[in-house]
Amino acid sequence: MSVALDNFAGLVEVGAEVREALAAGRAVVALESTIITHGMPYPENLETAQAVEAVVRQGGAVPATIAIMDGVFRVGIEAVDLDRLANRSSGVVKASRRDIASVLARGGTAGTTVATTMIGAHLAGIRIFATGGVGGVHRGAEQTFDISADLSELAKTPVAVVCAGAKSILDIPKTLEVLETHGVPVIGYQTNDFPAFYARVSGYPVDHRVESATDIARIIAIGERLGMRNGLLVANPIPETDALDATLIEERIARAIRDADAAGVSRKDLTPFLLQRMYELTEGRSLTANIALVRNNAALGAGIAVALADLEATTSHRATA
Ligand code: PSU
Ligand code: MN
Repeated sequence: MSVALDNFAGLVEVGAEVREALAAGRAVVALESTIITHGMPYPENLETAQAVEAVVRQGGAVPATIAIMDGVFRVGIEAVDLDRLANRSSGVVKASRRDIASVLARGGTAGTTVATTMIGAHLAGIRIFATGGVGGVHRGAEQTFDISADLSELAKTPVAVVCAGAKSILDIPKTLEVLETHGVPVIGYQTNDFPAFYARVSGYPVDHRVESATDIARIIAIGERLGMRNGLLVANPIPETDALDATLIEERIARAIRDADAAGVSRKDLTPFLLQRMYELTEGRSLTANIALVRNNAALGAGIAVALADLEATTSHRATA
C-alpha cells in the first residue's frame, strides 16, 4: 500500500510506512537500486538489498529503497519489487537524472543511481541516504570527459549520502576536486583520509573529520538552517576485517580498465562493466567486501537519521522557510 504525493499523483509514490514515519518526524534512510540491478550478481544482490533494509531497521530507522517500477517513481518499494529488480527481468534499465522522465513516460522499470535516488529521496522529504560507492570522475576523464552525474547532483540536492568513499576504478583526487568545485562537503567518519571503497584509505584527506553520528546530524541541521541546499558526502571506511589488500586491488582495477578499453565500453555501461570485471578478477572477493561496506554504511545512515530526528524533537533546528 502506498500513497501518491499530493503534487505528483501517479508519478511519485511513497510507501505507507515511509510516509507515516516522515509525517511523525521519525528516522528514515533512503537506499538505491542500481546497486541491485547493475551493481551485483543474483542472488547476492537480492540478499544484500534485504539485509541492508534489516540493518536500517535494527538501527531504529525505516528503510526506503527507491526505484522506478512500471512508470512510477517509488520511494519505499515492496518485497515483490525487490525480487523483480534483483532478477533483472527484461527491460530493467539504469536511470540517472536525465533518464527519469523518459522512463516514467514509457512506463518503464529502472534501478536508480545515486543521483536519481537523491532526487526521489528529496521529493519525499528524506534527508539521509546510504549506499556503497558514489560515481565520480573516471580515470582518463581528461580524454573521455566521463564524470558521473552523481557529483553534480550532490551539488544541488540536499541529501546526505553515506558511502565508503570512491573506488579506485575512479580517479580519486579528481573526484575530490570536482566535489570541492561544487561546494560539496566531504565528511570523514572517524577518519582523516578519504576511503577508497575496498581499502580504508586512499592517501587523500577529507575536508572535515567527525567522531559521531550526532556530529553529522548537527552539520546537516546547520546547513539546512543556512539554506545551503547542497548535498553532503559522508565517507565511512570499510570495516578493518573486510578490507582488501590495496596492491592486489590496484592491479585488478588496472586490468579491468584495460579490458573495458579493449571492449570499447563507455558511458553508462562503464561502471557496471568494471564492477562485474572486478568480481571475476578477484574471485568474488570484491563482492564480499562490497556487501560488508554497504551494511556498514546502512548502520551509520540509520544512526545519523535517528540523531537528526532526536535533534529536531528537542530543538527547532529546521529552517522554517
Ligand atoms: N559504484 C559501486 N556500485 C554501484 C554504483 C557505483 O560500487 O552500484 C552505481 C551507483 O548507482 C552509482 C552509479 O550512482 O553506479 C554511477 O554510475 P555512473 O558512473 O554511470 O554515473
Ligand atoms: Mn559516466
